[in-house]
Amino acid sequence: MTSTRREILALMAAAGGSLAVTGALYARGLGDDGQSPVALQPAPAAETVTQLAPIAAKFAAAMPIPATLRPTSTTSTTDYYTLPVVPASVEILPGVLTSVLTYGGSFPGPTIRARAGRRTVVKQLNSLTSGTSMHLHGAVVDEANDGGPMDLVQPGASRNYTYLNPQAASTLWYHDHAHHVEAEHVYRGMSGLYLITDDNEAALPLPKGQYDVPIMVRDIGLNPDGSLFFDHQFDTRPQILVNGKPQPYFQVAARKYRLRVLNASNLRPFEFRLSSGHEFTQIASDRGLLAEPFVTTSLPLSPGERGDIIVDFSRYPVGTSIVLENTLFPQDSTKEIMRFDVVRTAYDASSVPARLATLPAPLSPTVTRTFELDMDETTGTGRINGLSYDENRADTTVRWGDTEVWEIKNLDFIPHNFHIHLVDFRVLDINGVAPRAGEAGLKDTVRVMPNETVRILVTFNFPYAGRYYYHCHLIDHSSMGMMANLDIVRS
Ligand SMILES: [Cu+2]
Repeated sequence: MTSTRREILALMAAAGGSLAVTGALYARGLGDDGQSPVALQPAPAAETVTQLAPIAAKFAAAMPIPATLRPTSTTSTTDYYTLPVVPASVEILPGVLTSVLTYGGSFPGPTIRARAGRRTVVKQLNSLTSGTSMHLHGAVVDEANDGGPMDLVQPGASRNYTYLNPQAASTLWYHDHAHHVEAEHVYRGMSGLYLITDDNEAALPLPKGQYDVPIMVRDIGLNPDGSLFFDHQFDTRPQILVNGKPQPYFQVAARKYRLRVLNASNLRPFEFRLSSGHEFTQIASDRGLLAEPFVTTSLPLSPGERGDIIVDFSRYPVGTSIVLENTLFPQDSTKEIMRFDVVRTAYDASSVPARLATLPAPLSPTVTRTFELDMDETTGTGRINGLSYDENRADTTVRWGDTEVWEIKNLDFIPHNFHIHLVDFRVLDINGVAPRAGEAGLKDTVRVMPNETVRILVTFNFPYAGRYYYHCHLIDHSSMGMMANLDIVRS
C-alpha cells in the first residue's frame, strides 16, 4: 500500500467520524427499528459507538445464489411481479438473527430476470413505517417509473413500477432511493439484481445457467447482539458479505464461469483480483457487453458499478482454492472477499468470442459542463458545485438529442463517484488518461477518486425526457445532499 492510499484510508475514516457527530444527519435518519423517521435530535458522540461484533469466520458459509423472482402472471408482452418491501429477520452471522429491511423477505432481494423489449411490471407494497422509492439502477425508463428521490410510496401504500426494457443485455440492480433515508434503507438490505438478456447475448457462447453467477459484494457493520450498526461511516463496516453471507465459499467446477460482480456497498470502493494472480476476462460493464473482451488481472468497482468477468477455473486442479481479493484500501477484514473451491471437473462448451457487441459510435459534443463534488464537513452535507440537493431547484437542463462532455472533479480526499439516471455514457479520460478497456464501454456510474477529474461523453437521446437525477453513488453522500436534478427537455 502506498502512503497515499494510507492517507486516503485515514481520511475516509476521519471524514466519517466527523460526519457522525453532525446532528442534522441523524435528524433525517431512522429510529432504532431502522424504519421510523426520528425527530430532530443530536447524534450520539462518535466515541460511544465503536463496539462492533467480531468478524465472522471466513469461508465458513456457502455462498447463496439469490432466488429468481417468479412472475405472478405473464402475458404475450408482459411479466407481472409482486415485490413487497417488508422487514425480516435473516441469518447473516451464523446462528444469529439480524433485523433487516428487504424486498420480498430475502437479503439481498430476489433477482428479477427480464428480456429486452418485453415489459416488466413490479407491484410494490410498502410495509415499512417510512416512505420508499425503488430505483432500477441502469434502467432506460420513463420519469414516472424511475424511482426518483421524492417520488415516495408511503407506508401502507402500493404502486406498480413498469419497465419496457428498451436496452441491451445488462446487469442492473434495484435499490431504494427515498431521499435522506436511501443510504440507511439500502444499508439495511433494500437491494437486488435485475438482469436483462437479449437476442445478441443469448446467441453468444458465454457460460450460461448455473455457470452464470451473481457476486453481489458489500460491507456491513453489526453490533455484538447481531443488529445492524449504521452511522454513515466507512470504517464501522468491516464485515464483507457476498450475496448476503460473510466471506463465503463457493464450490465450482473446473471450467469457465461468468461472474456478474456488483459493488452493492454504500461507501466502499473495491479492486478485485484473484489470489492466484491469474488473468480473467471482463466481458461487460455497467450497461452491458463490451465491444470486445478485456483480459486483465484487476476489476475496480466503486459502489453501484458492475463488471461481468469470465474466470476459467479449468486451469486449476480439483482441490484447489482461489480467493477473490480486494487490493484497494485492504483492511485486515476486507482483503479477502470470498473463496472459490474447485471440487469437480465438468464439460465446457462455452467460449469468449472476440466480438461481443456493437456499441453506438460516440457523437461530437456541443456542450461542456463541470461538476465539482465535495462534502461540507461543517454542516455534514454533500454538495455538487457547492450546492446540496434541493428538489425545487433546476440544476442542469439539457436538450434532448444533445451530446455533452461532463467534467467531474473530486475536490475531497475521500473517494466519490458519479451516477446519472436514465442515460449511459462513455468515459473519455481520467486526469487526461484514457480509461482501461474495462471502463471504456457503456457506463452509468464512474468512480472519481481523490484528486481525479473524470470526463464523460453523454448523449441525451434515450426515448424519454423529463426530470432525472445525477449524484454520487457512495449513497451516504447522496443521502446527505450530493445529488442534483437533471431536466431533459425536448425543444
Ligand atoms: Cu461521494
